[in-house]
Amino acid sequence: MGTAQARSIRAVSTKLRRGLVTPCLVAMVGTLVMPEIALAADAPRRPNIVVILGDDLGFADMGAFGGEIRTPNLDSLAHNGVRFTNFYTHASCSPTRSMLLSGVDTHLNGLGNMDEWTAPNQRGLLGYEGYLNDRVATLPQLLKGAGYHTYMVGKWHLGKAPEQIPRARGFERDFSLLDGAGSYWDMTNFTAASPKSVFTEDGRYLTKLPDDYYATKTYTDKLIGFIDAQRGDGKPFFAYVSHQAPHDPYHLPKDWRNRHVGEYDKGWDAVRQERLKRQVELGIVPADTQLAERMWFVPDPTLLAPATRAVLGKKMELYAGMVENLDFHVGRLIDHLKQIGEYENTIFIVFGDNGAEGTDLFQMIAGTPGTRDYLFAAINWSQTHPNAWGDPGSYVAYGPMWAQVSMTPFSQYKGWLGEGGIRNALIVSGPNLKRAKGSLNSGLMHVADLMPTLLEVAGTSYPKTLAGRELPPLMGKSWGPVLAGEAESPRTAQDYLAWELFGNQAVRQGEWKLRREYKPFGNGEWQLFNLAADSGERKDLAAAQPDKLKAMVALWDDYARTNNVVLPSRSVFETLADQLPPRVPDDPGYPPLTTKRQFVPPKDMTAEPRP
Ligand SMILES: [Ca+2]
Repeated sequence: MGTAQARSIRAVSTKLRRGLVTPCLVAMVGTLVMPEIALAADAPRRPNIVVILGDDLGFADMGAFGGEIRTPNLDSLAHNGVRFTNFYTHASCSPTRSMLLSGVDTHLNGLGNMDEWTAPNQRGLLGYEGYLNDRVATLPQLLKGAGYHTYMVGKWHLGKAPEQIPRARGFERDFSLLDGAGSYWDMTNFTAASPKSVFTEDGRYLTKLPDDYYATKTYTDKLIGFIDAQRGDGKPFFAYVSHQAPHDPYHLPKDWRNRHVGEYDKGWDAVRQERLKRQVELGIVPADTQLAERMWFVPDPTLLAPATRAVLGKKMELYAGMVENLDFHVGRLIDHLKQIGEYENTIFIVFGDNGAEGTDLFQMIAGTPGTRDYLFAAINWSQTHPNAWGDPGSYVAYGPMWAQVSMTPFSQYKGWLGEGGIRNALIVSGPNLKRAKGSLNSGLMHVADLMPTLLEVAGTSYPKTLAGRELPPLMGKSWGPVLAGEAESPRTAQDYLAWELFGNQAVRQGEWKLRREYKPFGNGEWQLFNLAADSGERKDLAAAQPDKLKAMVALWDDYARTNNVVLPSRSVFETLADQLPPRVPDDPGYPPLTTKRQFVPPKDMTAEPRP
């Protein structure tokens, strides 16, 4: 038994003696100690678990975290629960998802690099498979073993082959987009070599989508269907609601496109200031917080022509609509759970999977004029008029200026290891929470903590072996003591977190952050920041604090050794970068987005969508 579990049991035992504990918590402790008793037919039910992921949703987007975007349903979870302000993911989609579902570091679980960007010197190495490898156990697999129904809807991005899909990795029911992104309206994907998005439903590859398909709506409809189909059999459920929204392209039904007309014409600096003000009022950040500098390649909006500001502002209007539409469908799920009497017995965990997206993915996928991808984009993504934004065939992304707004008050964005790439908003609500409703917590939390936390909630624990194979150790810490109000952080002052992606490196310990990033976002050297005083990472203390720097670099070395980190060879790229003037980075990875071939499912595993 882990020390966290032991601590949690001691805490609950104390509460039991004081008569403060609920039957649900008793059941939880009971199962930790004596599973055979707590799983008996007359035992109180364990809570349902709903994990809601926003794809590229920023730290400062939800109303409860200072956004002007209207998110009443997500905010209601925040007001009934706790908001965590020091929660970390990884810098991009599949690495975060791999840790969420395995509890194991990316360099061990197969996502040492994103599949799309695996460098030549990483190919074929253990931990760099580009999909969630079979050496790890998955959260749904273990929860299913503990008596939970396991459902998934939305984006998977962790492998497409039959043995890698959600059904094969522990989900009893699923409706999944296997790709990292794509159209919200149909199966159009991004490149000439991989023109069609791949979907599965209950382990079968779909030949087409439902007639009234719109991603966010359909995912929600399907999940409600899964829940209803098995209601009343006494088992709790785990639902992984892995929304595609608000990832670009911003595809929206018409009535969701015009909810903020003209509101963003004032420009990104003003909106960032307004968000910071609200964040201070809400207590999300300290009163003396300074905004990160506007990134050097983002223009001062007041110097732009009004028409330019209006067009750029409209991109943000579309993004805000995406978030509000997501919130609406989250509201439909909440309402449904209330109607069927399950809301009170459901734990909700809500967060964005990485920093907001500042790279223009469309530019990346379309390539240069004359290429096959350019032709593909011209044919399939040709609805470029602002009035068509949101329609099938349109491609809108809001760019680095608005990504920095979404990540107020931090620097950088998705793909990079500044706080704007990896810090996100986290909401936890539900029956296991013993902290004041609507309160805030600044403990150091990490997405890999979900595995031990939710296993504990389900009354089970992480096994040493699975099917005779030894499992890699968990990197996360259970939130049990934090949720029970017995601790402020799952981590001690000595515990540290570390990241590596695309060759960029970072470590966080206590209030300190070590970072080494490639040009142009970094300077190629180790940089040191004190996040308690400087969450915007404005002042590099590496030269002023050599001892601290040395200690932090030693942590990095420890991390790299323990997890077999192999930095991608970027020699060609670095030579080029030094010859070119500083410019807006159009692709965080190296080598640039590789040409992915269309995945063709085995014929005997295809199906039409269920009604
Ligand atoms: Ca993402």
